[in-house]
Amino acid sequence: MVENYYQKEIETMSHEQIKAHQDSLIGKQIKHVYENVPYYKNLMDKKGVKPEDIKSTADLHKLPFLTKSDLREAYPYGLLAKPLSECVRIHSTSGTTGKRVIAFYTQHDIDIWEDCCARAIMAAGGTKEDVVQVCYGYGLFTGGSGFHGGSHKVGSLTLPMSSGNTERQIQFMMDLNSTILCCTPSYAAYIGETLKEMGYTADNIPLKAGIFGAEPWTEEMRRDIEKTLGIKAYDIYGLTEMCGPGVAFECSAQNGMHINEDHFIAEIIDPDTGEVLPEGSKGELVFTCLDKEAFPLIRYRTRDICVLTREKCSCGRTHVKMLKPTGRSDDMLIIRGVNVFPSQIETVLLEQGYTPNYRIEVDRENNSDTLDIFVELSSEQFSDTVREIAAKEKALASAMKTTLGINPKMHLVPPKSIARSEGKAVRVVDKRKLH
Ligand code: DLL
Repeated sequence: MVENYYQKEIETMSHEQIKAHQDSLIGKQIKHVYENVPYYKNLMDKKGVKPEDIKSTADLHKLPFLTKSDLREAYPYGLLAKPLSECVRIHSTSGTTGKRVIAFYTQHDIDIWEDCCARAIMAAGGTKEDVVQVCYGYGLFTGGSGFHGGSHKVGSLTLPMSSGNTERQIQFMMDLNSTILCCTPSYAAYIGETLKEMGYTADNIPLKAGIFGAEPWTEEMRRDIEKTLGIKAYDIYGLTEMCGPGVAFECSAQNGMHINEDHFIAEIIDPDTGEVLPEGSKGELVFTCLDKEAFPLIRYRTRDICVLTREKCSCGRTHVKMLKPTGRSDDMLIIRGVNVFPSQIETVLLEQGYTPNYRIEVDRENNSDTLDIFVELSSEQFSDTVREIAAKEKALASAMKTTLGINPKMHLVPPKSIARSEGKAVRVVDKRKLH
């Protein structure tokens, strides 16, 4: 297959060229931030760093980090680096964790963001002949607008569906020949489920690819979606603070996402000490915006835990790849002293032939943590007898124990009893926080 690029020269430039490009921008960007963002100037002054100290990316480690709490403290305008009259757009995080963050964009910022999304669409095989169905939410959330703009830049026919009304999504997909689906992986799974319920199979829909992100998802989930929808499923990563979707995207190799290094510098740090870790280490992902104007965050701690790799990629792209984030450091559950990531639970469930419809409940009884996992049975599985279901719960609890190191209480529940998600799925309820 001939690899499809949006900006081939940039996407395949040598590592030396990428570095030279970054080195040529970093000094100017730090000066811009120092002179226009008193909040960050103050952090730099406290650390005793001046813009002149930052001559190349090798000096990056001298700069202070920014965290989500800085963003909250500086809300709403404290990190803005351009006059509002030069800004053309605002977006905001979905606020699932109750921590709302807003980001500002100049027209230049929108342009580079849409380029990043266009790269992702083309890496998934998109061309101007394609029909791109965007079922990420439109509005303050960045998902809808980012893909919308990216699809326009590719020249694809864009279907701005937003999320919800799943039967109508499928009807449009069939009537208007959508070839590329963009939504969260949990919504893609729900679309697959609805397709079956409507009496169709993958053969009835024209889709060839899907670009799914905004939440963690496992390889097992990818295989499941690929089979149900008859597509290749590509991962895409991003966060509102950087721009939105498209900070990194998957290519035909489907094993990690290329970070758009001409716009963002990525580092991996030890989340406890802040020390920069060597390539290949697992740690917290930190980003610096190289050429954003309005909201140029420097050394922003994402809380996402992952690994970076510069191994040669079969697609020809040279930008560093981030492997699937295993979850956010603040999503990690500590249950009876053991670290548990929801993604581990999802992997076990799908490996054991269950649906990706589950809910994790953590609570505390008599000073000890409890872990209850509710998993929905498919209608075929539900016909089992009570005794068979109890045996299945036992087997599943034992498979969980092997992976997680602790024993959860499993609850196999009837079909349709767990709420579906049209955007980011909320799968964890930590009741300990309520006590
Ligand atoms: O979720 C932007 C986005 C929209 C990305 C559409 C991809 C597709 P936020 O709402 O600010 O922005 O949430 C950002 O979501 O820090 C990660 O924890 C998580 N996340 C995003 N993409 C992925 C992914 C959008 N592919 C936060 N895998 C990030 C795992 C992801 N986690």
